[in-house]
Amino acid sequence: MSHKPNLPLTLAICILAASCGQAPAGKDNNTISALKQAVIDGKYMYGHQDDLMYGHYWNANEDNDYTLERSDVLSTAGAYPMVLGLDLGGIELDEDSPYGAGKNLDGNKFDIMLEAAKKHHARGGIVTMSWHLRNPLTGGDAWDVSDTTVVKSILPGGGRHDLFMGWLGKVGDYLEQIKEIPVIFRPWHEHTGGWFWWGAGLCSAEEYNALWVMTYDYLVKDRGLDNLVWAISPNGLQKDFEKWMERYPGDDYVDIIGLDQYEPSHPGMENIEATNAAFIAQMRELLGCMTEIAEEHNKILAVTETGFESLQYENWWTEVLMPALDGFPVSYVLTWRNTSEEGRRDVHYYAPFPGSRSEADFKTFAESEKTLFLN
Ligand code: BMA
Repeated sequence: MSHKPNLPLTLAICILAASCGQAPAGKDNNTISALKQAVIDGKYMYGHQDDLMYGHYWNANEDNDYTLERSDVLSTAGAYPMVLGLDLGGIELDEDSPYGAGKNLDGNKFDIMLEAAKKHHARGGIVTMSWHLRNPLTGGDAWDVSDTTVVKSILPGGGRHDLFMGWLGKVGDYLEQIKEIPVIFRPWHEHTGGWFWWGAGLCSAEEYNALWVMTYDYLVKDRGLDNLVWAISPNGLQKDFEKWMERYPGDDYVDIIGLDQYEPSHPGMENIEATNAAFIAQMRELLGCMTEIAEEHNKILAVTETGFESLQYENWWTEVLMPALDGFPVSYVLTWRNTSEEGRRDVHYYAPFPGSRSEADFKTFAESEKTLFLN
């Protein structure tokens, strides 16, 4: 791990931002500059989903005296992740939420999440938020793909438009409470897959783009949330990039082009080298294409979600993730969450915790001059 990037604007970074000519979709230049600076320095930031909220052995949501000082990453790497991922899924439903009033889909209390975001920012870190929202037409969850008219129904003129604008209003109310903190907002993610109701095959490209622009216009123009940095994150299974770019709202609405791509779970240790090699090759192919797109559109590149569930391979960090990213202008890489849920926590984790298999290798990764953690 090396020292944290200088978040306040410096003259050098100003010049850099100006010379790159990127008009930010949001107005927050500090985060954009810090991400660009990481790339210029040949480094990438490390991020972890829900890092301050819970870990393998603990859960701040269940503590009366939570401190927001615990972190599986801190207790294994010796430093916090530079990027903290949080999710807004459930904010749209208030007390009717099937997740419990005031809680998101993974059991996080929304008020603690706000505190976590503030604390992480005060420490010098960067916050990103995704939104696994419910299905406004069927009443199901984000993964309910039983109806192909959901996006259409929430666009202007659609039967669920007013309902959805109310949902977006709740996101606006929530984000307004941390208006002073830059947030990388990452809505409508993995839209080139077919598992979320806003995915490919579930809406047309025009509908997807209209949905993005409507979201942006409401939060930025109507609500004045200029603290948002806008990240789009396709999943990479579909390598037809020309087709992928049809589902892109336009350069005025995007700051970061991200990739969500995981190493598939492996049934055992047999042939794990082949699985690793296939993942490295796939990432390098996708990042190669995405580097060209990011350069052409003058956007920042990131790996907005990745990981290997259960970290089955001991040296995954230095032998798989680092070679997968090596040489590409990736500004940050975020691995998914370490659930504390009984019965699931021994499987569903993407960062090490004390006593877990890849701990030593993670420390080497964190100490590499290529990675940025938060000291
Ligand atoms: C998935 C899993 C789910 C979780 C969802 C949103 O990948 O981790 O358990 O609800 O992300 O965080």
